[in-house]
Amino acid sequence: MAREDASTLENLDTLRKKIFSDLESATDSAALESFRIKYLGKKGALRALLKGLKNIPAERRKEYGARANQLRAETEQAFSSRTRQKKARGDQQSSPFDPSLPGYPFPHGSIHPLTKIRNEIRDIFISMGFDVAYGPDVESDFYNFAALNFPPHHPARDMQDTFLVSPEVVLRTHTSPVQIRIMEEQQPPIRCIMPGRVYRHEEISSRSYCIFHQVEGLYVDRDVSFADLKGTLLWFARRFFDEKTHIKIRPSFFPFTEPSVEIDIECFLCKGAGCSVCKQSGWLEILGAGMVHPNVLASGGIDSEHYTGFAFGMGIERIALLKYTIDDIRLFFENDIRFLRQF
Ligand code: 2NL
Repeated sequence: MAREDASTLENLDTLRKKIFSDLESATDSAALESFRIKYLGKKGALRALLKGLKNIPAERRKEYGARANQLRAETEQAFSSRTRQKKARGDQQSSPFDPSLPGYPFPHGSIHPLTKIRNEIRDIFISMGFDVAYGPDVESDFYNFAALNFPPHHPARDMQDTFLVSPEVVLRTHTSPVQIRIMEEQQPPIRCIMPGRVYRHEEISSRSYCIFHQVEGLYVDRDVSFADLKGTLLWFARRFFDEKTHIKIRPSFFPFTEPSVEIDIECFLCKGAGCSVCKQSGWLEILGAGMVHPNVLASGGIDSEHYTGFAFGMGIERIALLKYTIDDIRLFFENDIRFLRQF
């Protein structure tokens, strides 16, 4: 008998612990209502406890009954204070998840400014029917120089300081080698642009870096003329910069084109009036171009008796510096997040 009494009192302690832990985890009104039904309702655990009193041996009934009543009173009190507390805070705040709060911001990447400019240039030429081609960064002397009409000891080779991998192998100094490869593989009509990274062993400064990026283009077919060059590049300049842009074409020299030209656009900052970006000239140089030299067509296996072509090349950094009025080319290669975030 004594053993049974002890265990019944122990049961009362276990029940008390369960009651308070259940109440602690009841955070919304639905949970509080289940709690009320489970413990304080007509068929609840505490009512059942008192109904069971008659089964307790008479000598223990008084103590047990007093303890059970006390537990019920405590539970009722704790329950009503918990209910008041919940009402004061409102359902939403007592829930651990509030769907109305704004989310936490998280850092995300952005497109590199050079990639953006390259994509814009590429898409304009694609819209004019040009394909896009890529080639290796490491080239033979043949593709980088000889095929492009640079004679073996011609001073033109000194114009560009070259990174040598071995006496006959170089890091390409322009993307023109890709154009030779295209001409070897394909017969005209050829309409293609070649974006890519190029390398020159130059003194590093705010204006030049040992790595930069080019987009070159090539159009070879019957009767391609200088007028086609002019029309294509004017259209490009107007799409890329401003639909009213004027261009100026100046004579120049490249070994791989004859005649060769450089193309300027009217400065889009001062509209030609003269400012610090255009060095008071009102014009900005954006690209070089020319009619493909017959020797270069021949290197690519194209008969210059039947076909002519024009080609052009532009530096992506140069155009990005102008477009975003950035004053130091090295910023493009440092990957400083404070710079990159601005694009
Ligand atoms: C510049 C000038 C130019 C070309 C690149 C080219 C390629 C072949 C044949 C003929 Cl395969 N020409 N490319 C032509 C004229 C100018 O680039 O200042 N680039 C940054």
